[in-house]
Amino acid sequence: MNNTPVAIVMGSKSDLDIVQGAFDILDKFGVKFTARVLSAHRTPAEAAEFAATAEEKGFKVIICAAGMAAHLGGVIAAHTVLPVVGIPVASAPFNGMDALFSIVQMPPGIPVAAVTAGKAGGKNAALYALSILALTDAGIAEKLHLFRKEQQAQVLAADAELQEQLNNR
Ligand code: RP5
Repeated sequence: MNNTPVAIVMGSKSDLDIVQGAFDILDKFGVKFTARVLSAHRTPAEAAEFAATAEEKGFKVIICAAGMAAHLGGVIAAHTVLPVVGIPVASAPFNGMDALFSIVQMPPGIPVAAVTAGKAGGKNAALYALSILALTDAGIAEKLHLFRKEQQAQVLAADAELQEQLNNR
């Protein structure tokens, strides 16, 4: 057992740019995470072993980022009953459509949740994971409410600034 509730797995180090958004949000919320580079196709045994032992290690949710034929979330979900959140990473030649279709075409019985494709996916995957953890952690729930308030204030401040610019034309 450990006190690290979130595990992040990416199919390649090249996915790190997207995954960084998840790191940033989890750090902001003070929630511990581990991150691994494991590929459904290139390291299938290691990916399966990681998923199969994730529950007993105390992880509560697993985020998977992968591009191209993005089977990582599906393979991880096949080996655990923990909630799995998939981030479709855009890569050539189909600009993420291939990854999106791979993640949202899971067969019945093995669910993988799909979040926003591309850059915002890392951030939203972490926020989704936090929403799951918040069901049993009042501290995280409180921080999520605060986060939404801060976000609202930022948008309204941007709106006020725009209105001022337009009024001063
Ligand atoms: C996927 O193939 C990875 O998740 C990555 O998005 C994509 C390309 O991998 P690399 O060629 O950058 O290793 O498995």
